[in-house]
Amino acid sequence: MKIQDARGHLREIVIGAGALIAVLAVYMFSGPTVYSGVTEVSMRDDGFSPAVIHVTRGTRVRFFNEGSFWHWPASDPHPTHDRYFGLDPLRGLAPHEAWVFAFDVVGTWGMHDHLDPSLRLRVVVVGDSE
Ligand SMILES: [Cu+2]
Repeated sequence: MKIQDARGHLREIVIGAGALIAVLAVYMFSGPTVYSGVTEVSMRDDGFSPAVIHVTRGTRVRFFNEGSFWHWPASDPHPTHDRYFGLDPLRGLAPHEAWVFAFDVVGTWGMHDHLDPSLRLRVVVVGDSE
């Protein structure tokens, strides 16, 4: 192999590595998708989808029971549901039933399925300017 060829390969490798690092940096530093207005969380028999959601203050989240069992979205802690007052439909939702809640308080809110508290959701509410 000539020295000229070796330099050419080295240059390609350096450019390739640089491109890879740039793509990773964009991926790592781009924040999560933040929803506004109305958005939906599915309640499935194996858990919430998505399991973490970011919304702006005032966003209405529609909890839709997509499963074949009843589900009950509620604020932590179980069973009192009083960390975020009102974040509780006060009853389970039948399959295909929905319940809408407007998140007006900035913060990170843990939620669970009251009928199966191992199923968890985290709602991150950010201010309008964030
Ligand atoms: Cu509960």
